[in-house]
Amino acid sequence: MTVQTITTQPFSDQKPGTSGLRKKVKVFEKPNYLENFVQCIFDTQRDREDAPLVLGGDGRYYNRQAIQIILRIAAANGCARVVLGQGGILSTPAASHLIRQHQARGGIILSASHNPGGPDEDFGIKFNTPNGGPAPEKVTEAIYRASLHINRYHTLDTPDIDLDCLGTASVGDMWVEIVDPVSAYADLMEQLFDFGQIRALFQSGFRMRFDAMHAVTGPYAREILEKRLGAPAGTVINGVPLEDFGHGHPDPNLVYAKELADYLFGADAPDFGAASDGDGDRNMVLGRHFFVTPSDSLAVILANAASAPGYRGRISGVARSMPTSQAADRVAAKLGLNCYETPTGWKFFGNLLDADKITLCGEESFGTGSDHVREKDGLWAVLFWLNILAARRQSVAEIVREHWRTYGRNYYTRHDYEAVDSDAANGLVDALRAKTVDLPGQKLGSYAVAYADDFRYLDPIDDSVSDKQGIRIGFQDGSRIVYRLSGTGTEGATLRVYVEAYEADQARHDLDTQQALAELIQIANDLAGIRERTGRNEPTVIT
Ligand code: VG1
Ligand code: CO
Repeated sequence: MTVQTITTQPFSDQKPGTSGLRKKVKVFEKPNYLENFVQCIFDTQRDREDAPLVLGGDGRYYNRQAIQIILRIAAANGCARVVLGQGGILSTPAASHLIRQHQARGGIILSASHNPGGPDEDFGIKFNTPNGGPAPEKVTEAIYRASLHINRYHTLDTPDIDLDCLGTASVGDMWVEIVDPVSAYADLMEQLFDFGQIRALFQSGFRMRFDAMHAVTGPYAREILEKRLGAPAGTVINGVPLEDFGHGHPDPNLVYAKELADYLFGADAPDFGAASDGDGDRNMVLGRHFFVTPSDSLAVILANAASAPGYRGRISGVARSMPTSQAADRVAAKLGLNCYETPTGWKFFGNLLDADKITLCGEESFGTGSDHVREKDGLWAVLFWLNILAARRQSVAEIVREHWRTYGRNYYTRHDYEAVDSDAANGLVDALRAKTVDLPGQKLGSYAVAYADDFRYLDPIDDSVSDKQGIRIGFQDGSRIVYRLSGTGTEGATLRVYVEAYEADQARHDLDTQQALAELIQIANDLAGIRERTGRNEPTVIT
């Protein structure tokens, strides 16, 4: 085996602060592009070099080619062993679990999450650290710095291996262990939830539909829901992963998972509906004629954690990303638990989970999870809901309404303006930041500003500081407006506006969300000058 060293050029495409590279496939197909990034990982991540590397992706277009390239570079860099999902497939939470189970040196996960896939769509790669989580900023910074100076990468001149055959293969001197992508993950779920109770629920005639959106969770959902839990065949729809997700947008929300939403709001609606995204880390949960916001979902799971054997009596605390509604805070307060507020992005939960400061965490962007892995986990959230439904034997709507009666309701919406001009978006945020200085004490419509700032996070475990994590404006009655720019879009900039209001009065718990928040939405639009600065009259997506 001779290692080939290929001369290459530095590149600076990874935005500092983002956990990996997410670009059009065409960009990844450029000579040496993927190779450079992978070499930068091996040049900088030298911990536990004797331990295996976990590798897999969401199966989107270019997944298989990328896996072969990465295997050769790994072998040429002296990597001794790779644990690879069969067919190159691993959902993001399953990859996180394998990293932990194998005490790996880390993992390389190939996905652009909820972004569309195909030759003209998106691809992505990220490195997860030995705790199973997305790389923290000091690691992504090191990879980014290496990318500015890289001038060569190492590879081998070996043929492609068969990715579909379970067992052991070799690339040069490196062993590749090809494992079933589903079984270890399904076993883990069986330890956390009361499968017997959920099986009994299905036996009682309970009906659900899970929409895998032709993305990675199809095989996971079939194995867990239909095989292990006995849900009727056909419970999982769009269950065959496709390289282009069947031309869909594998983002589980009311806009992109419309087929599912229409069914759950239709005449023949089942008891429960759920969907997951491209790489399986997001979830949307619906009841019959009822949508559960991700922020409420976290709060309900926290309040009902004792339903699940894996969580009974062992919740240490909870965390939510800053723009996520404060519904979970209210539950935490009642339970006497700490509730941490972190910047957007799962990596910020890692330290808190590792230190057992928190057991559960979530984001408004359809992400919920716990200390069982170090990624958010779509199917896990669905199973948690099933466990709660099986224990309580009430409908989703009854459970959430009862929750609001106990804790009050946090009305919540997010307005996304996608693919806006980057300069316009940056200008908008800069202008808002300047405004925050004068806002406290002012009255905007009927709302009095209590505080306004650009969120700065001090990590309580390692004291690292993350600045400029979003403009937030808090009002005296607990309502909030938050603005931030997306770090995951691949076209121009995406402006996200998050609006939240608290309603204690039970008589006002059944309002339409957009109407309940209408005045705050107007304030948010006017304050930022969204129309003038972006030329947009309305958001691209409202969730
Ligand atoms: C979005 C979400 C954020 C999430 C991130 C990754 O980021 O808002 O909450 O952690 O996607 O999700 P942004 O920067 O575009 O707002 V996924 O499913 O790509 O792992
Ligand atoms: Co995802």
